[in-house]
Amino acid sequence: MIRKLDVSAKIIKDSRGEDTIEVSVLGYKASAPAGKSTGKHETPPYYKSLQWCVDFINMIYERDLIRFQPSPYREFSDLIKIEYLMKRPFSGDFKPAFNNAKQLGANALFALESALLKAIAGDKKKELWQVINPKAKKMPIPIGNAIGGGLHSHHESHPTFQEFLIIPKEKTAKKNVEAMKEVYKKLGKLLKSKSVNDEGAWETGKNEEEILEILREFKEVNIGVDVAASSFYDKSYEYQSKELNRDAQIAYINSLISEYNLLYVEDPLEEEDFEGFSKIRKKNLIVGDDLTATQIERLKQAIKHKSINAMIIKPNQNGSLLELKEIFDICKKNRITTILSHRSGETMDDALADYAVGFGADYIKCGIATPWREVKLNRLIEIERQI
Ligand code: 2PG
Ligand code: MG
Repeated sequence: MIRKLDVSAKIIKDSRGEDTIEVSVLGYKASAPAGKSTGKHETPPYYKSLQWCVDFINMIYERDLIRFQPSPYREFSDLIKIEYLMKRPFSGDFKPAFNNAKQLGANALFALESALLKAIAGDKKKELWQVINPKAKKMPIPIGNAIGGGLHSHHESHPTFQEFLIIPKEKTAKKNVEAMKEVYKKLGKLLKSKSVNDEGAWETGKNEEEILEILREFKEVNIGVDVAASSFYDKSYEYQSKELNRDAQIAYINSLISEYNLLYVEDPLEEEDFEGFSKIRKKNLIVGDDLTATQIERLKQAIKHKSINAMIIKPNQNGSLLELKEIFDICKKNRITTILSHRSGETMDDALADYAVGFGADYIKCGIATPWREVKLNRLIEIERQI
């Protein structure tokens, strides 16, 4: 049982070499990633600034929260106490209190709550996933970004779609990860690619169809794409080599789904077009990311418009792990497939795998190669052994 919180925060570097937050609770550390193709409706990462949030967490916990310390922290639902404390008036320069804990910023709140859950797990000698759901059994299927384009590219010439994803078909997490890595390796050779992008995906100058033609030969995996359409939308969809209006974009995506039997299509249209999403063929998974931005209200709108049948859930697009749980519950009730996802700028924190298992996600999207992605896949395999 945790009675006295020992909390501190500091700035660390993410996989892009950019600053992010790390919070430590009783020595248990958690950090937050950062996106590049960020949705307009994401919770802002930090109230005022990263440094402000670091100072806030370091100062407030010393002066105020310990003074306000309510009952002890024992389980997942005790996160409500942290969120409640955030709404109390603080001392010193940190006035006024927040109306809602998310006002602290998604990255700061997520890292704080995640570190607290790790401390609870440590205190109970349990695994992090067990603190969320001790009875969890289902292993999520990994989805890996094998070839990259869009905003994550470092090169001038690249596909307009942001991600070309491979989805293995094996029966265990371990075999799924092996299958993904195998295909990823072969693709690198085939493409003669010399570099990887922000997420460790191969870079290439080929266009959408050329890449899909190559991928369709790999029968051992299913194929998906993250179009990330908002990132190239400005009244029309501006591809490297063509421009499409809304209707033409819908027709183009539907034709790709049929031609290449795409299992998974993320953000095929820009992030405000709930209605347009409903016109995309739903034979397979039509996934909201920027559209839903891990916000309950956006998810409800998407359900009302029948926009999606699958949703990307990114802890740091929201900030509150209590809301994240609510989102999983709403998805389950409405038969929306859930995909817990990393960000393009990642840290070495492997908790994403625990959250995927604990919350019962259907899929986990966390890349294939480079250390920041591999730690999450390794953790997934470790959890599979524990279950
Ligand atoms: C996405 C993500 C992660 P970012 O669009 O799905 O792959 O990108 O983190 O840059 O938003
Ligand atoms: Mg996306």
